Amino acid sequence: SNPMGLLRPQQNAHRNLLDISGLWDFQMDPGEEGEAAGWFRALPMPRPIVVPCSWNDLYDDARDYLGLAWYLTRIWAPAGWRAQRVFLRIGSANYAAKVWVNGTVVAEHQGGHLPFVAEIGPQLGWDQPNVIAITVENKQLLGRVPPGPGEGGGGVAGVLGGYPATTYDFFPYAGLHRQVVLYSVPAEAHIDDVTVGTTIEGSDGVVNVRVHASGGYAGQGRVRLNGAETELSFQAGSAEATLRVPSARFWAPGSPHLYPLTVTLADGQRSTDSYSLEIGIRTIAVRGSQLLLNGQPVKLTGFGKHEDFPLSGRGLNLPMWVRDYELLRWVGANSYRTTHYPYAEEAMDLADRLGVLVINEIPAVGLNFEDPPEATAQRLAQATRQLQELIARDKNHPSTILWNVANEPMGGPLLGGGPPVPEAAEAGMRFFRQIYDETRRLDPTRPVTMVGVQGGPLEWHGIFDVVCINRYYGWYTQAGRLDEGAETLARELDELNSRFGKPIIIAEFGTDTIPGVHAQPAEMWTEEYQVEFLRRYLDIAAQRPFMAGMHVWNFADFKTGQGTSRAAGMNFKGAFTRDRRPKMAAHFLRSRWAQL
Ligand code: GCB
Repeated sequence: SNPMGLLRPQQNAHRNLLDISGLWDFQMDPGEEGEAAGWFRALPMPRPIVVPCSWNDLYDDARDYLGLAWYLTRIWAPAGWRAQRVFLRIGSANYAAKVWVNGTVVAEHQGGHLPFVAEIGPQLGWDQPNVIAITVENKQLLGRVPPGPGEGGGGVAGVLGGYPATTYDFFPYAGLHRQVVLYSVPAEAHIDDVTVGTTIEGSDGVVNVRVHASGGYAGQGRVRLNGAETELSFQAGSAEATLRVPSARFWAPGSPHLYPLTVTLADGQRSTDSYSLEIGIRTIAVRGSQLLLNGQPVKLTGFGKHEDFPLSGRGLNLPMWVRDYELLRWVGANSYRTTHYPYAEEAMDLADRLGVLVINEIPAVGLNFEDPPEATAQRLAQATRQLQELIARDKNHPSTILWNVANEPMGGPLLGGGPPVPEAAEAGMRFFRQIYDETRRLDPTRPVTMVGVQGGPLEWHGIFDVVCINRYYGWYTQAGRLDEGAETLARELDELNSRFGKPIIIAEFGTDTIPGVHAQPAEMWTEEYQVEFLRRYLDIAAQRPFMAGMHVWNFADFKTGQGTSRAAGMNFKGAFTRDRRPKMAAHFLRSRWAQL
């Protein structure tokens, strides 16, 4: 079952959906006086704001503001929904949110990038406008995921000297980043979760469907898939069926076939609820050092990305997404990683539809196991919730082939500036064993990985199914010495292969590159240097059959905090500029990938 009610809302004959995004009222509340003053009824000095959008690029005084802010709108509940159960769903509030409906608190939630839901029928008025108020703050606190830098800085912020201070290398955009919707479901039993698992038997697809319905539903239902139909008999809210698709078209990049699947609750001839989704029939597995899609070895080509664009910040930007998928196709990428947090649900739909493989990551970036044990305990609880929410949200997407539970956790000095600290390495082992087991419990069908930092404790990789590493030999170390960097990389890959015998993915490698800056011979920050760096890494991987993927850092330039190593508040490691123009590197990657 899906206790968080995260089944994506949809409109059909039994259910309703109303997007209440758009222009809302906004007010920052640095003194945190609004709640006592009743701002959940009306804001004293409102300015317009866009939902979904980050607030940071819209107002000068909001640029670096990460404190408490209020969002407020007034809506009419559609009269036709009166007999149904009504919910409010917030797609992403970055980071902590509290929600009022007509003055009553209906939800609180921690963590951005993932949806949360509150049932609001009892608070709604049907003969008057309803006031929806949401507070959001993005304080960088030690116990959060991602963690804040805590006292005296630390983490990446300390190294980069970034402002606003973060433990990670991207701008801490804040606000309501995805749509806010109202939806309704039948007052009698409704479908509250569907879990689809697919296997392949010869040329047939075998589709297992588990359904959960509310209120301990004990009636009948059915599943329809590809013209075939099977009965469902519910007991205590649960039912399960297995369907066979003869001579199925399996989902893969290049042939991303989707089959429509509909689950219905039925009381005799009368259907009382239904829910539809598009499924892909495919398998994903690890065998030795190979990643197998539908039983065939697959090698990932692509990038780490960001949800990042001028003005909209981290807010849902559908034109950006459609353009990015077009550029992924153009450059010959078959995959990307959702660095460093879950991406929009529409982005996952597009990956299914366009045949793009996704490494799907929770927002666990900047974990440092030298931090106090209380902080680690809080982060474990929060990361576990984020995993539960992410898997509940994305488990039915064929495009998600790998769960990633952390990016560059630290257990000592960065970039091999010294050996790992044994106590920190052990704390990390305990943390990741629990996280790994929880991930496998929630979803036994997908492999799990952790993305390791250069110089970090290698034993952590032993826990996971796939070894993912970020490496910057020839940039952060061996600066200006591409050949030396390449030698170190080749040696380390061979060591990792003999130690683990698992698939290895370089999940990040890249160099900051100012577009239009050139040098012969290649020099750091130039377009030539980026190409020569990428060429060496790709060549080394091509010579090693155990390499399962290469993800360039980054798809596009992106906004960071301000600091001495981030010119103009940007990370310039994109193959494309922030406005999606190709650098030389994009053309180079296309020459290597597009004909594969
Ligand atoms: C990393 C991080 C990524 C940074 C990148 C860089 O290892 O995972 O978030 O942006 O390095 O450019 O330094």
